[in-house]
Order: sequence, then structure tokens, then C-alpha cells
Amino acid sequence: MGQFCSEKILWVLALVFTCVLVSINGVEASHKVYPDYQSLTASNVGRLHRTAYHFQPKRHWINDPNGPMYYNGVYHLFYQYNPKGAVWGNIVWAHSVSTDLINWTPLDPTIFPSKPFDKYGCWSGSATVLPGNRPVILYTGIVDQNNTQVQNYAVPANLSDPYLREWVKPDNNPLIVPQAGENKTAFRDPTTAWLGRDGRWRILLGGKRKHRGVAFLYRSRDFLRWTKAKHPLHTAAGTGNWECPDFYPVPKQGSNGLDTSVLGPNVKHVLKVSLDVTRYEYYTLGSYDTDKDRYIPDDTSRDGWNGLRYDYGNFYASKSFFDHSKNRRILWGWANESDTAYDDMTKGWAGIQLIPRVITLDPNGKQLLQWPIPELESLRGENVHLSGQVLKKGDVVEVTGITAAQADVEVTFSFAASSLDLAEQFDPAWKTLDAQDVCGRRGSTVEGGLGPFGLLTLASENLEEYTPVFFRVFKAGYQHVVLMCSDARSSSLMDGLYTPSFAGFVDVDLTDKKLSLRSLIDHSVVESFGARGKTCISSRVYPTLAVSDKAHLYVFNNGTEAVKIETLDAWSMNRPRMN
Ligand code: DQQ
Repeated sequence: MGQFCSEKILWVLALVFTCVLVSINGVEASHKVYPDYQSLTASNVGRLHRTAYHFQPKRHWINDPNGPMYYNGVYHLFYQYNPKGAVWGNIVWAHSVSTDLINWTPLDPTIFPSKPFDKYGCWSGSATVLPGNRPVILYTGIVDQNNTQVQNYAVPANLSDPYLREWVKPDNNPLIVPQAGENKTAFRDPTTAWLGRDGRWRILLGGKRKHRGVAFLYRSRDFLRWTKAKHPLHTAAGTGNWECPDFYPVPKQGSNGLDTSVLGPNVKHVLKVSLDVTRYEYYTLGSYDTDKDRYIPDDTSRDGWNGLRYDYGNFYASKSFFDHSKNRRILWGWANESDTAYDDMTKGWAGIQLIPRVITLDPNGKQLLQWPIPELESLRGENVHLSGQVLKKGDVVEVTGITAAQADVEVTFSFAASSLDLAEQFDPAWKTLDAQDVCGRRGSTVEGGLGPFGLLTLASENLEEYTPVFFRVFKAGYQHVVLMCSDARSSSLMDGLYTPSFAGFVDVDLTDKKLSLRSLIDHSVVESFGARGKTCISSRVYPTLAVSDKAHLYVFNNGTEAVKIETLDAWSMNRPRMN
């Protein structure tokens, strides 16, 4: 009863929070259907805000990355795709292949509605490579117009085809159906399977029970007959529906990735869920109790929307995979548009996949670090290098000589020890706010002590438009709080856009008096990594003046304390072969 009450209170809070969120930032419910636009084939593709080196198909809508894997020398990326229009609907699994995760070749859609067990949609899922080098996909099929969900499998039609173009959905599908009493419309997105010590495979499905988010656990000896475990792997009260769960080990030491089935004392586990209520993703670090088949988050990791996020901006439905060719775990996330469905229909495309990131455990053991795959650096062209330049209060310095609309920028700022004493006070009233609200109040122009300093990306010449990515350092008692923002409020003169002041706190040690930032700028996306990947923020923005060769890049400081550019390297980015 007590638990029910607290769950109810949490849910009411969640609802209030969601309503506030919806009214403030325009977050939409998942799978919003625009019947008029859903099957409007785009004949023209708007070029203005298309990205150059982020993953996009030629046209139309994309969402979640599905079943990423490395198989026989080829990377496969499947993704949710509307072949008929630029809004969500008619969902199939599109398929592209690559040998370097940078240049992509499109293939025909792999999994599309054709059988009673997926007649109304082929939703998200994952790939597992079974012993004997046999890949298998598990995905969610929609079986009726009420969105009833089941889990199906598909296998390559011809293992000797290097691109695995064609996949077969055997007739013994579906493998898993919701049990009586389960919520049939919140029962989806199977994970990559892992093998337990008892020789049984395990997968998670995301869902909910009333308002409790649930990672349902299923086990199988043969990958065909799956039995639901009595207890879910993990649940959290009041968090609503869990979509696209991901569960994997990371080594406690070192920077290698691990196969999903690795267990033992030398690893920690990560559980990531995509919260349907907020449309943000959260992860915890914890231990996997293999005897009880339960996951227990560490004390330092919180479930729900006060928890850790891969990205404090536009990043959802992500999925990771183990790349055994380079012993690393790679993360893919989807960034939705921040313009309107009408804009998307007009430009003929919507959605990008962000740059794949290598995931490692922070040596502090309390969070993950993420960094763009090194292959991205093969696209770097002209380079500009600065060092030793001091930025005083109000300084704005242009970085010239590169294509500012299509760039990779790495900068390290340093400051004097005395500047830390002169950092602005963290207002105790802000303790109830999240980072995004603090950024909303202080922004990039309100004078601080140490900061705001950082980059003005996608800026017009006279700063009518710009997306600042920056730090503000606060004093809170004897400690310092570092805020990182990617603030879209001044990004465009266009109306009707979703322009949040995205922000996250950065748990960084300032003893070396340095803060680093990397931003990947690509026409309508700014993807940023603070303090070598401790805090990441991706913003979608649509400048009207700061486009193509009219875009500028600046470094700025609006704090009373001077900061020094230790080093800054900016590169023009070349265009890969993109689908
Ligand atoms: N998108 C898919 C679902 C998933 C959601 C449908 C997350 O399987 O839960 O397109 O964005």
C-alpha cells in the first residue's frame, strides 16, 4: 500500500513534470501520426539544412538505429524508416552498410510488413551474432491497428552475401507474445542477447506496468523458445514506459569494449532506457547479480529523470554494439528534427543519426565517457590552429579559414587559480532546477565570474543568429559546479522551432584549471563533448543567415575573469559517401 501510494505520487509528479515539459519545450508523444503527410513521397529534397557527414538517407523520415553490428568486415546499420514520407509512419527497417562507419551504401529495406505477425509495422530491435557466426535479428512486430506488439526474428537468406541484403522471417514467428494481464502496447524493442553461465540466452524487452518502467527479462536455450523470467531485470516506479532498453558490460579498468555476454568481477553493467514520458534517455551503472538475474544500480547512479544521460540534448532510442574488430563498444543515437512536421514535409526529410561514439567507463567509476569514433578524423580537411590567446571579458574572436558550417572544433581553455575564487555563486534556489533551467536563466550573455566562455557556432556575421556552446563555473560552498550549455534560443530567425537551452552539469576535476570542448558542427546539428566526453549535448538548429559559406565560428568570453585558449584546432570537414 505504502509503495502503491508513493508510486502514485511519483506518477502524479511525473505527469505534472511532463505537462510542464510539453508546454515548455514541445516534446511530443511517441509515434505521433500525421495522416495527411504520412505517405506524401518527397519529390524535392531541401538542401539548406541537410547534414554533410551525419548519417541520413536520401529522403524521408528516419528514427531509431536498429540492430547495428559488425559482420565479416562490414558494419551494418538498420534504422526505422518511412519509405513513403517525411513524418513517422509506414515503418520498415532500412539498411545501409559501411566498412568504416563513415561512408555508407544504401541497400533495400530488410524487414518490412508482410506477415500477420508484423502486418502493421516492424518496430525497433537488435542483432545478435550466434555461435557459428550466424546473425539473427529480433524485432517488434505490430499485429493489429491497436498497436499490439509481439517479438519476431529474422535471419539472413544467404550468409555468403557479403552485405546480407535479404533477410527471411520464418513462419514460426512470433517468438514472444504478451501474456494475459501485460500491457500489449508497451512491450517492445528487444535487446541484443547475452549468454548466461547456465547456457541460456537472455534478452530484455522494454515496457511498463501501470506507471512503473520495466525491463522484462526473457530466457531461451535455443533462441526460439523464450520464457519470461518471474522477475524483470529491473524496474523503476513512476518512470512510465521504457523504450529501447540496452544492457551491456564495461570493463572496470581500461578503455576496451566488451562483448555483451561478458560477466564477472572485472566488469560493471550499464542499463539504458529511453523514457517515453520525457523522450530523453537515462542510464545507470551498476552490478548484475547473475544468481538472481537482477540488476542493481550503484548508489551513485539514479533511475529516472534525475539520472545520468548519454546526451543532454536531442538524442533518443540509442543502441550500442560491440565492435570486435577494434575491441570497442560503439553507441548510435537518433536526433529528431526541432522544426515542425510541416517543415519536414516541405524539406522532404527528417531525422539523422548522430556520429557513432566509443563508450568507456570514466576512471571515477561513476559515469561513462563518450567520444566520436576516430574514423571521423579521416574527414578532416583544412586546419586552423590557435594557442595562447587570452580572452578578456567581452572578447569575441573569429576562427577563420575553415568551413564553419561543416567543421570539427577542439578547444582547451585554461584559467588562473584565483579565477575559481571569483566564480559566480550557485544560487541555492537553483537546487530544485535542472541544468537546462539554470542555463535558461543565465545563458551565454549574462556576465559571470569564470564564464560563460566557449564557442559561438553557426553564427551569422553580425550575430543575429548563433548557437553558443559554453561553460559557466559556479561556486557552491567550497566546491565548484560546472555547467555546460548548448543554447538554441538564438540559433535562428525562423518561427515555430523548438529552441531549448540544453544543458548538463560536468563532473570534472578543475585542479589543472582547464576545461575542454569539442563540437561537431554540420549545418543543422551541433554535437558537443565537454571535458573529453563527460557531458555531451546535441542540438538541432536551423539558421537562416548563418548557412553554408555565410556561417561563422567565434570563441567568446563573457565572464569578468580572463580565460586563455590553450589550444584550438578547427577543421573543415569533407563530405563522405552518404547513402
Ligand atoms: N520507436 C519505435 C519503437 C520504439 C520507438 C517505433 C522509440 O519500437 O519504442 O518506430 O523511438
